[in-house]
Amino acid sequence: PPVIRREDYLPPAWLVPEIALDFTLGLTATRVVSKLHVARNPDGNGASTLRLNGDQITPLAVRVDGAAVSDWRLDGADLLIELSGDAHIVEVETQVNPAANSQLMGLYASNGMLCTQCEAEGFRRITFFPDRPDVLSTYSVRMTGDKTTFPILLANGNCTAQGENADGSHWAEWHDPWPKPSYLFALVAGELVSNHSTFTTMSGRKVDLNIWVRPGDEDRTQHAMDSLIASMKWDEETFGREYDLDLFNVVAVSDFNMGAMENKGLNVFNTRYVLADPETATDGDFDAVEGVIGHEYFHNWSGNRITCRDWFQLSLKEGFTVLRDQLFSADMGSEAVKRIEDVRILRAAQFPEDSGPLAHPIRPDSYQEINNFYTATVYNKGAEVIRMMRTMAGPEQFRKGTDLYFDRHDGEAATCEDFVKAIEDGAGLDLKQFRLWYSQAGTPQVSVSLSHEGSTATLKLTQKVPATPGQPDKQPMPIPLRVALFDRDTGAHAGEKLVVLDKPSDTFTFDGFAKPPVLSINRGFSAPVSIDFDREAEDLVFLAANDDDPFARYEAMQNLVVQHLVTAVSGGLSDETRAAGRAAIGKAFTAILTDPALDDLMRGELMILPAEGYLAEQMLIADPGAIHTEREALKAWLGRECADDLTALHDRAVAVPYSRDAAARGARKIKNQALVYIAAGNAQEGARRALDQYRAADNMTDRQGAVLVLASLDVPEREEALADFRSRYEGNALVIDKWFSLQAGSFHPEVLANIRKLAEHPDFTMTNPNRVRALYMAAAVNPKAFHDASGDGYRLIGDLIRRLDPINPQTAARFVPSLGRWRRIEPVRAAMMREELERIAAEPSLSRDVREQVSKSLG
Ligand code: DPP
Ligand code: ZN
Repeated sequence: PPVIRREDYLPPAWLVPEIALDFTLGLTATRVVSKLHVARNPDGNGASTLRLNGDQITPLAVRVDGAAVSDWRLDGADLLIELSGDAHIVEVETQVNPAANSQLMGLYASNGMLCTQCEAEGFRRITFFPDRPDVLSTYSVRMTGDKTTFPILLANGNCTAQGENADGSHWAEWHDPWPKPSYLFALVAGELVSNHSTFTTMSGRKVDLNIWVRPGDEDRTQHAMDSLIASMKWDEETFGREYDLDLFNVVAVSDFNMGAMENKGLNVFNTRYVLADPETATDGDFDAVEGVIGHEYFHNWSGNRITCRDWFQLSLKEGFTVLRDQLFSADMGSEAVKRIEDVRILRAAQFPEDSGPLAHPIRPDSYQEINNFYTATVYNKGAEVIRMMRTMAGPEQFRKGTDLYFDRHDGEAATCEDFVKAIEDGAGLDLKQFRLWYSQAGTPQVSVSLSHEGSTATLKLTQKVPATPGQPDKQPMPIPLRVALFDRDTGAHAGEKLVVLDKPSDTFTFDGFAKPPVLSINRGFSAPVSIDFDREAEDLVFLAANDDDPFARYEAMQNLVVQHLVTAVSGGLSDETRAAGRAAIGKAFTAILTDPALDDLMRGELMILPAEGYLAEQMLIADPGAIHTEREALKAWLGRECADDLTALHDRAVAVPYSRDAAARGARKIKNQALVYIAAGNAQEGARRALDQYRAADNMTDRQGAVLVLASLDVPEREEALADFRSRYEGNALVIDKWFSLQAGSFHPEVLANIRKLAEHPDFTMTNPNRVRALYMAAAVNPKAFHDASGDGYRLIGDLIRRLDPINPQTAARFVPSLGRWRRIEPVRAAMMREELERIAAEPSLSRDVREQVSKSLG
């Protein structure tokens, strides 16, 4: 497959200032007449050939300036038309079969309705078009369809006219006044009901808001609506961004590859990020709805008003919009907890990317299939990179930078460089060297040492950016680190400092310490780096109890456990040092369980042990079996050692009635965390409490927390809870997804056999991405299942990829990276992982998506 390179960018030869689309809708046959006003681009190469991209469509008729022409030709999937003048009207007719579109890209049928997904290159599956983000057009859309099948007809912008035909069909015309690239086009037709509300913008314009769902789901839309209104208000207050249409529609669709899509004025969402009520959604689900609603809404400015010049610039809109949604969620809830959660996601999803065969900079240099670059690197590391600019500038100066960016590039298809320049100019930063964060892949490693002499503490920092595929040599990057030095006696520090390490190695001195201070570094996770600092457990216990930066406090607890478990896994613990290590952890853990000054949301966060994947990342070559055993053993030890505090905590939390306020949410969080440890220490007691919690549950957080624990236990209570859970929520797809993933994610001794059985269950289907992820992604990220010593976990995922690829390549490709980690796994398992990749590679017809990921993973 051809490699597309960033450096090869050329402006389009032809522009399309206007497009009119006419759809005659049908589930198995939709006719599309597309009328393009094309104009030669003065900045283009002057070519007389108009190239219109297509993908699995054929031109049924081609007209130029009203006259049928036959001298068009196909080049691969693209349609080429010779044009003599500088401006023409080009009409092309196509027909598609939405019901047969299992890839869920372009126009497809879901649950009897029609919807579209065009990012990144789905529009070319509907009609022929220069399907690239730097071609901006004003869209007029007309659609005609059967009134009973498609009572609601939606597209971007505003509805300008509608009417009925004598034959039982009806039609609607939509117009979007804002020029946009084709990837932001959307159309939805079907039986939908809406939760309607309004929002008055800061300049006093009234906007109609609708959340559209299938009949029966409308009672679960209020949280999404509240989140939308909060997002609109927040973006005005925080970034000065006002909504720019009179209407904002959100539609929930149950078959969807991504989380959601920011189409102009018509966001299309995966149902899981819209529908929520206490009975069926956990507190985490509520947060996810709020975050994704915010994310897609914020794209209206960071993505739609200013879009990307080409797909290499994806982080321009995604990194920035993730940062915006993170700041929004932090303002809506607990800033501290949100920061910890975001770092946990980064470490779980992005660090492995950066250290594996698929490593790429946040602004990639090449790709074969752009769908493979909607990654944690582009999104989450992209957000961290912009967050560093904000940290260095301060929030007020940063805002001046973003104001300048929105002002300078409104209406344009911009680049990451444009963004950096605007922040540089607006915020008054020198970002010359900082631009390396856009071009260099790999997580920088910062080695730390602290010495003390007289009254001076000297901090020595050394950075190393590891080699990544295609980038053997790296240059030092500016790394902003928030630091504080604590006085061991008073437990206080004299103020936080920001140090920027921009050389391979540097020292920083701090005065006024009679005794060696305790260093707190990378506070708030100010830089997306890994810190290498060999330190006494005692200092970590001190910080876990005393650090006033909540992230640093969490980090101290994590490091305490990481140091212990990494040594344990490598066989480096004697009975004596194991006991000492556990004692230190037990002390810190007890302090967390009992500290009256901690709020429960934060307490619950601090109770979470580092994930097995994160522990594996700390080792050059990991033995997943040993990691699992040691981590489980520590959990069980904590469960026994702290049994009294844990049961007291569980009892206290059980007594708190359901509400959505922070205190009650905190109670539910520690309730479920406590249950995990109680069950680890004493399965009988854990099972009894879990079943009680399950039976008494009046909300999904409690119910899921109980099933989560029971699903891993080999006890009779497990069957009761799982059977009840299934029958209670029969027909509720999102909750049945949970039923699958709770089992597939469990540490039950028979987990792999259970997964194989679930794959045969009548409720399982390969055509719904949520269901596929519920079963198989849960398995792929479950170390006990995936890394089973037999290799059956690898086989399970390899088989899935081969079976799913012909149905939905985009989703199939998402499973490849788990196998692609083989180089960092002990040799016996590594060989079996590689073998699975080779079996996939041997398939005669693989999608470009899977082919790219597999060949890079083997390469
Ligand atoms: N729908 C995806 C997102 O919002 C891609 N734009 O991130
Ligand atoms: Zn996005």
